[in-house]
Amino acid sequence: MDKRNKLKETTAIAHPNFALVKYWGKEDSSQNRPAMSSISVTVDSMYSKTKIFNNSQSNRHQLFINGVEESDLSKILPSLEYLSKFSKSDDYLIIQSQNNFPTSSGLASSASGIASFVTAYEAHYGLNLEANQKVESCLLGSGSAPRSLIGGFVLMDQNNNFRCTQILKKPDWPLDVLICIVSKEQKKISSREGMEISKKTSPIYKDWLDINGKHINLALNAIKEKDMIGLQNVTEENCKMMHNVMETSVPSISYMTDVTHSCLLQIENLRSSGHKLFYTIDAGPQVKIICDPKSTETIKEKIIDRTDIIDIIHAGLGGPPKIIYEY
Ligand code: 2P0
Repeated sequence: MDKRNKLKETTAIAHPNFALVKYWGKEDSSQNRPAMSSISVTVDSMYSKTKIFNNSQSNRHQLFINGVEESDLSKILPSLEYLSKFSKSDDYLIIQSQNNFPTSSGLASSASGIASFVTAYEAHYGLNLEANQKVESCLLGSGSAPRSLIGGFVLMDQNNNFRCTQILKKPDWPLDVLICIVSKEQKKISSREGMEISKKTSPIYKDWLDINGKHINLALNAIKEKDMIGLQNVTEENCKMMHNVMETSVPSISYMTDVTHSCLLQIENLRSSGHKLFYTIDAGPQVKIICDPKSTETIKEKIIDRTDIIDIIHAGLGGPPKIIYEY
């Protein structure tokens, strides 16, 4: 590429996404391809901010997450190598990524981290990537990252080369997302390791693959019809089944704690009092509540008051990644 067009440094932000119909298991580990479709919501108030610039000090790529240098570049390098085919660049880069939320604790930091990196790289080298090329570069870094390229409710379709499409945008159905922080500790088993264990050992892994199409259709219809109860039923059933797959793996994988379960009890109580809310839980103990904004304050008060959670992050549905200019 013409180096004169290259920017000195480029910064992008991308938001995490939480899956309502989840991905747990890969059809191909070498290419990091999920074994199923998924549906997610992208959230607004959480983000990863990633800056890239030339490494003039060293002949290697360096990655810093929240100011600390990472020795493991295995997630970012496949994306970087794929992207460098388009930029034709052999630059060594410094990649500085910051999250405004706890990292590697089930809050989708790798999705927003990789999506912000891909967005920054594309702009840095003035590439004009096709949507499927952006999906591919994200996928190589994190199986959930392509969903963070799009705002609102997002489908990532395994039957269509993991194409990501928006089902509804925020103004269409402006729900709130409340993220109950149960623990800020990093998880002991990464999603990547956990998925491989489950694929090899869980006796219900095949049932989990088989149910995916049904759950995708139920969730798609519920979202299009803005059917809160329909979306609650499929989201919670899908979440319970994923955690069952984890727990029936050998060794058994469990990300939930007693505090996670105490949140679920309060969610039941709030529902019995007429509030509209449902939950999902990923590869970590945190509980994500999707709710009618009319109930947000009551839910926050009750959960903070009656459980031992550390904090609640209040979010709405978020938008796609963007380039930011810092002075
Ligand atoms: C999801 N998770 O659909 C599921 C639900 C966690 C539980 O996608 O191995 O960090 O890099 O593709 O993307 C987390 O997995 O894993 C994830 P890799 P990633 O959101």
